[in-house]
Amino acid sequence: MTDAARLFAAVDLPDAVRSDLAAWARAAIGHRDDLRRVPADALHLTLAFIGDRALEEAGEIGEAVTEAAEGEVPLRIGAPLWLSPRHPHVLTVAIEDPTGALTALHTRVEAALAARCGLVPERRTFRPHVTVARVRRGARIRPVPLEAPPPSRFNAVAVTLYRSRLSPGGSQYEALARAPLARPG
Ligand code: 2AM
Repeated sequence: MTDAARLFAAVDLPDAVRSDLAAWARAAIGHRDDLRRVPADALHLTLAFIGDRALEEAGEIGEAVTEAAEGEVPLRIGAPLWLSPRHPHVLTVAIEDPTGALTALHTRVEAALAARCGLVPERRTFRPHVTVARVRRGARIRPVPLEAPPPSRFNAVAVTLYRSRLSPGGSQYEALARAPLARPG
């Protein structure tokens, strides 16, 4: 049988932004039995969830994802957001796209995946966010309002095709292909 891999494309954030988001989540929700915080090194902004594909397709998918990486993508940290708002399964922080470069990148990634890999684009609107905590299986939590993380502006670092492996302590992500994004000189 062909090996399958659970794949997704994501934007990588600067290390300092990831550690700031992890520190904010630690302060905002602390240690709880019903929520599992995502470690700083696993924080990412999902561009396209691809799902289970034959491992042999990963090379072509990686090319489609990385060929879409182009230009500078300035971003801003936004507000905390429980998703879904009434019955949360994740705590996220919205990412603002002041120039529209992120939305354009998302459109290019979806178009490349459709053209080269036959992937059907998601119909729901792209709402950029970073998931900072996940509700543990079977838990129900009350979506309390949280103070916003400190404002921050930064440039996206890269576009990456990840393989996700489920493990008892949370998903492990392996980068299969990566293309850097331009940064100001
Ligand atoms: P999110 O955490 O940014 O919301 C890897 O699993 C990533 O793909 C996750 O970080 C999640 O995005 C996204 N993802 C997982 N399962 C998904 C699904 N069924 N549909 C859409 N996105 C999914």
